[in-house]
Amino acid sequence: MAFFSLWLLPILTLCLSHGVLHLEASHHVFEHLQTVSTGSTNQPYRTAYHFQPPKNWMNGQLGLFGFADPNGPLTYKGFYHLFYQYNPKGAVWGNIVWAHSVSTDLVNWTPLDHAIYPSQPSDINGCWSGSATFLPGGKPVILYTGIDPQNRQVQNLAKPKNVSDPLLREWVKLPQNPLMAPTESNKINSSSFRDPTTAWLGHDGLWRAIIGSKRDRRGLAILYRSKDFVNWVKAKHPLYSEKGTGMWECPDFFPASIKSSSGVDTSIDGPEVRHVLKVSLDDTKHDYYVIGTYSASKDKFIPDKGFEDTNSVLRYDYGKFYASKTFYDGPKNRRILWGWINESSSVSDDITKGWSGIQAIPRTIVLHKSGKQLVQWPIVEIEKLRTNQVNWPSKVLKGGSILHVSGVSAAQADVEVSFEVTKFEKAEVLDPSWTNPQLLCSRKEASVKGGLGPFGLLVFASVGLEEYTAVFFRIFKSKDKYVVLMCSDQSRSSLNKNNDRTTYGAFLDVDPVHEKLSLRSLIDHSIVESFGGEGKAGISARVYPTLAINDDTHLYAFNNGTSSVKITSLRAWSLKKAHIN
Ligand code: DQQ
Repeated sequence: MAFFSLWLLPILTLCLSHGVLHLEASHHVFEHLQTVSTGSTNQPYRTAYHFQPPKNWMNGQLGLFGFADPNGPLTYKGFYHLFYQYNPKGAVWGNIVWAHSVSTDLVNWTPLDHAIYPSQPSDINGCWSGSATFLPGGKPVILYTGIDPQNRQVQNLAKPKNVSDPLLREWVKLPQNPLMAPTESNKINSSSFRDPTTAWLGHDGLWRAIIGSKRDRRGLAILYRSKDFVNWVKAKHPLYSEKGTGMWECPDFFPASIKSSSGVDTSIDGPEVRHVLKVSLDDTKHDYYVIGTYSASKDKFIPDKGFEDTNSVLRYDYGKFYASKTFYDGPKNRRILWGWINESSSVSDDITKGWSGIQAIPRTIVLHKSGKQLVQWPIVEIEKLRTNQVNWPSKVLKGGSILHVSGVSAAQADVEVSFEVTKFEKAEVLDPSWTNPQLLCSRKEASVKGGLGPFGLLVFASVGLEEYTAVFFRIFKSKDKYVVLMCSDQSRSSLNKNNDRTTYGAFLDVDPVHEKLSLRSLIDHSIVESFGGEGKAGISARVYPTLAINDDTHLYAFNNGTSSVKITSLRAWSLKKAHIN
């Protein structure tokens, strides 16, 4: 098929980046929508192997489910536990409790009763995000934010009622709650004090935890210490703070080994690790992380480079991914990252479909050998869902070509492709003002012909290409090196214009002269989670095609550049449905 004919639709370049509907993560309260009890039974966008809340069959209809920050993930006596922020009454945010599901493999999940719900004055108006910590002897406890009768944000502790229950079904709150609260003397802003981290134990025998906050526009990781996990004292200085960043939600602070790809426990410190601070910026609704050094003697974190320039600060994911949290999986010796991915549809569409929010596939996360960034990869367990493998021999993908990947269920698939580039003459010159990768991707969408690229995958494509989501690379020439741009272009993902179809992008730290360019995409009905450069950048996009649904979805490899590139390998699988709730 000639490639040119496929791009006859009007080219929407820069104007789309300004004309998009921005429907990022939000916590608006839609009180009048919270008791709606219908849900559509036609569900082409419900995912097959991503974690979603359970269905409520009480009325013989789909229930309505709210947003879902992952909270306090942990592994205990052979079970993984996922708690998440949940609205039992609606598909919008509100009435927040900790819902709870368990799994033995991080793929198949069983729902349990809500673990934490308003029951004490210190959480009567909501049980917000928090984290789990293992005390000596292996007993888990949960620190979480409660909303008290004055709507102040305070920190509470809950313990399992029965530690011999591997399912940790019941949680008991401490009568001393709240254990940390805003007061006149500590000057904490009572509406910006939330989301305690997993605590770490210092060599001095004191526990430490940080809580996200802000003072004016300065984001803060407020540090507390405790001897017994019950009495907490605020430290004079935050662990770290930075001006101009606004409220820090869901901070995460953990060590990463510099020598191996194994994970390490949160309390490990010393020359063999670097530390990572991640914050979820309320202002931009993105998760950013910095790598640095933790000075135990000063109880301060010193990043190699701070959060000041959000254009260049590292992100786990350059698409939709928020309020994420890691945990150390001791039995498998790895650190795992969970993140919440919300909808790109309108609130009224969420109400109609009856649910909102999914969890990303858990990712193992390690420090790259360069020490400059983290790399992430979908947990290996997801591969057990693979079936019907398609394997391409190496082939040249000429400029202007598009090749159908047949033999997989393209709405529910896993695809890994590797490209080799040998001729660089046609690479476009990178204008030094092009520093924002997301803007560059929307300016140069898949339909915009380039020298070297765009080349990559068209996913969720309809047979006539009226709809597709393009995940691709472009290679530019800068002064002394080649620069690789990775994009996920949603501009033509759906004929339904009510969806947010923002295009996402990231610069990828790979050298295309000496390295192959790899791309992996996990495709699941309304989500494509893509990983470039063996996990150096992730981009997650939510899309709602109207034609490319279920069996009418197609997958292609494409090259809309003038130079040829070589596919050195392409492997694709249909993915089976997981048992989720
Ligand atoms: N969601 C929770 C807060 C947190 C925010 C409330 C992040 O604790 O700051 O549901 O999405």
